[in-house]
Amino acid sequence: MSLLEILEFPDPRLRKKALPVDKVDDALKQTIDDMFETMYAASGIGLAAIQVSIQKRLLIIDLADGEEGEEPKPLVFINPEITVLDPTPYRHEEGCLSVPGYFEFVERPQKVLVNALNREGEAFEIEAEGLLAVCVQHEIDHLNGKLFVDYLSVLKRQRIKSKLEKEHKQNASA
Ligand code: GNR
Ligand code: NI
Repeated sequence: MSLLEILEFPDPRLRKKALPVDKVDDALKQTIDDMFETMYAASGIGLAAIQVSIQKRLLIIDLADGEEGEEPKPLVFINPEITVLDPTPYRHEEGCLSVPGYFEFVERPQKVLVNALNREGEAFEIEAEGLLAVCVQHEIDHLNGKLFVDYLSVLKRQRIKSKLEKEHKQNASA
C-alpha cells in the first residue's frame, strides 16, 4: 500500500473529466486500497480518484468517524450513475481534502439513488440521504471536474483561491 498525493485547488488537473473504468482488475483494486489508506491518513470521509491524479470514474466513502471501537464502513463506487429521488434542497457544511482549511454551506438534493460497481466489479445500488447523499454528490462532482467552491459566490471562491495559491507558493519556497 502507498500514500498518494492529494491535488489542491486551483490545480487544473482537478478540472479534468474522469473517464469510465473499463475493467475491475487487480491493478484497480490496488489503486482502491491506496486511496483508502490516503483518505484515512487525511481523516477524510470521501475521496475521488481525480484528487490523487487518477482520471477514472472511481470514488470511495467511509462515513465511520474512526471513534474508538467503531468499525470502518468502506464503500467503493466505480462508474457511478446518480438519479435524484428528492430534489428538496438540503443544506450541509462541506469541506474538501483538495481545499484544505475551508468549510462552507452548500445546498444539494436531499435524496439520491446511485448505481455503481463495487470493488468486485458487481453492480449495486444504494439510496442515499443525509451525510451520505451530500458526500456521494460531492464525490461525483469531482469526477466531472467540479468542486464545492463552485457553489459559492465568485468573491468567496476568489478569496479561497488566492489564499491557497499563496500557501502553495510559500510551501514551494520553504
Ligand atoms: O472529508 C470530507 N468531508 C466532507 C464533509 C462534508 C461534505 C463533503 C465532504 S467530502 C471530504 C473529502 C473530500 O474532499 N472528498 O472529495
Ligand atoms: Ni472533495
